[in-house]
Amino acid sequence: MTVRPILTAPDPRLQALSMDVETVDGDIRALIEDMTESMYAAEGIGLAAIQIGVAKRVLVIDLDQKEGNKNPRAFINPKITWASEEMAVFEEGCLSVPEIWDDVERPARIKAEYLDADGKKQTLEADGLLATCLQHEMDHLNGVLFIDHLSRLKKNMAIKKLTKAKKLKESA
Ligand code: K1U
Ligand code: ZN
Repeated sequence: MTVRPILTAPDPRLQALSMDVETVDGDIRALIEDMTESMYAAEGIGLAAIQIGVAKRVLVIDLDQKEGNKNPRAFINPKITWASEEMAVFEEGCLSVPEIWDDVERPARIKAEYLDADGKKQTLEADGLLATCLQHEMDHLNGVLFIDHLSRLKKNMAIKKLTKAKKLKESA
């Protein structure tokens, strides 16, 4: 298992459209292990493969790790099959958008289908933080960041801040 560096915005690779996984094999399971370790190392609750530079439709989530328990879940080729009309607002953050948090409105409840790490088809009904986190991670698979949901002004301010932070880091 390897902790891999997480790409940060503005990086064009984060805008890539990730591709469906054809076969859930040992390579995909190794990718899931690396993603899980990378998520834990960065103290996140989710991670999409593109955040470590791999344009495959794979994401991992563990909402429990903040409580010190580990309950990682992998989602391969996830699809939202139903979304509630009711919306919910959560303050979101992103390991690829460091130090920026803001409210994002998304459907409050969703139904999704996906393949697990054994390649078995699974369905899931989610609300609360799990629904938010799944939608946030699925956005990554389509090259969308949570700041893309903010007003143009807020998004531009965020990109300016991220660009400045990156330049400072590079010159240090
Ligand atoms: O980079 C990511 O995609 C992971 C991201 C997931 C997420 C957080 C909050 C709302 C939606 C999606 C994070 O893990 S941000 C960092 C974090 O540590 C955290 C966020 C919420 C609660 C607890 C921790
Ligand atoms: Zn994110």
